[in-house]
Amino acid sequence: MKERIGFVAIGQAGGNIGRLFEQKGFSVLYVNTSQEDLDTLADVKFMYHITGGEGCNKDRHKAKQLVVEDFDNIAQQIDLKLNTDIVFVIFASGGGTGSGAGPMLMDLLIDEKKTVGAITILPSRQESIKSQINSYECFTELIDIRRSAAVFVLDNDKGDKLTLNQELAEIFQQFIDIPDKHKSILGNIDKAEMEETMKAHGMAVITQSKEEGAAGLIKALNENSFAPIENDGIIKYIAISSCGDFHMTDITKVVGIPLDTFQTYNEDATVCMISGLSYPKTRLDGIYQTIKDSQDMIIKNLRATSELKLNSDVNFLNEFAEHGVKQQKDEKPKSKRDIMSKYFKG
Ligand SMILES: Nc1nc2c(ncn2[C@@H]2O[C@H](COP(=O)(O)OP(=O)(O)OP(=O)(O)O)[C@@H](O)[C@H]2O)c(=O)[nH]1
Ligand SMILES: [Mg+2]
Repeated sequence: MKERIGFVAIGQAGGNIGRLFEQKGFSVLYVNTSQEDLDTLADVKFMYHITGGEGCNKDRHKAKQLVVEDFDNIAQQIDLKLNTDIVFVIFASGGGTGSGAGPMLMDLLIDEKKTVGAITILPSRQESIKSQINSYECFTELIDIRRSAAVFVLDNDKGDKLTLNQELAEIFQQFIDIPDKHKSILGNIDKAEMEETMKAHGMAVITQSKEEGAAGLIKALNENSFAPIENDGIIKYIAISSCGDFHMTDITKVVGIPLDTFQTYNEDATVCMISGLSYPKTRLDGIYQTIKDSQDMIIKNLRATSELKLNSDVNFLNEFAEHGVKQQKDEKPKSKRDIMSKYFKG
């Protein structure tokens, strides 16, 4: 299954997560506008520096411009390095490079007949307004991509960034291993079914529960690293390897009725992917509100820093000459000629 999935990791966060997938044996191409950021990725296999890029310092527009100018080369690198059925583009929505380049790159690749999903990240509520604005803009573009495959949305509000990265890579790996590791006479999930689940348009989550039955899984659906699921019953697939006594209806009662379900069984833990979910509107509405709440204050501050005229007399030392001699107000500055002529008087 692993050989069917490739990752394009963009920007700093993309790189951090991409590295974990590469360590697990997946093919990953690292793309950045900053050569310095790429240099921090020691011993990775494939990386590409976007031509002309010097980092985007949270400027999404800059990232988009660079991708437009260099798209042919980026696409060529993806073809050369990732010959996979599905490509997941990994990027944070709150920065510049990944946030600007991510959705646009997905759209351009889908246009070239590729199956493209995403792993993206929401900034925590503690982060700057600039990050919130970038994230909201990024999601506006992402939601508009009608033919994208599954989009996983990590939520930095759910904990420490690096822990969230680890949890994601771990759970993803567990899910991908299902066809090879979980085989049961009661039923199997094959690779085609895995792909169908991952190709579904919309948000997706993967969760795990060690508790038997549906109750543990339902709890895990609410307490994981991903953005909260909308409570609207919109859902397309459930692929699940269940442990212990488990009834699909217990879960569909909570998440909604999917188009299709795929199920197998194992002895260790229940692992479940749900796809074709709606995007996390409630969480995004929260980001919008945060931006609106601080908009007036920020505009006022930006205006103030350009309009304010400071009193220029604060530094009383200015009126002293260079060597501490008080300069008389009416004293005219002396030219060199004046000074020299003084020595030739009389
Ligand atoms: N979960 C997670 N979030 C991260 C990580 N690194 C950065 N972030 C978040 O990502 C956002 C910043 O995005 P970056 O990936 O650093 O930015 P970039 O794409 O490199 O863009 P520029 O540096 O602005 O050009 C912020 O919301 C951070 O909290 C990470 O490893 N994991
Ligand atoms: Mg960066």
